[in-house]
Amino acid sequence: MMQDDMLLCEHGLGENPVDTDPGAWALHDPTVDLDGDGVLDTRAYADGDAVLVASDLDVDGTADHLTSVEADGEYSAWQAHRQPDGSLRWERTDHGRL
Ligand SMILES: [Ca+2]
Repeated sequence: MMQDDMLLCEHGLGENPVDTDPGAWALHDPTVDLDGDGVLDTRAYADGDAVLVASDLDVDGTADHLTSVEADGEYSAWQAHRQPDGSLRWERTDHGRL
């Protein structure tokens, strides 16, 4: 099991990352260039009946966008905000059912 996958198991794919407090979510070995700037910034993780897409759009090594999609179509999107003390606060920016 890779480190990322362990992180994922540790934090779960819960519909509410804030509840599980992911803090700074290190994003290793991204595989997708989401914004088309030539830099790989996004990686998808699968865990049974759910998929989590993590993006590090400012390429600082930690995810700043998370989107989870459950098998039943429930989805939620989250954005990280850096706090003055250096910690991350996750804000849910969208949710619903596909
Ligand atoms: Ca980032």
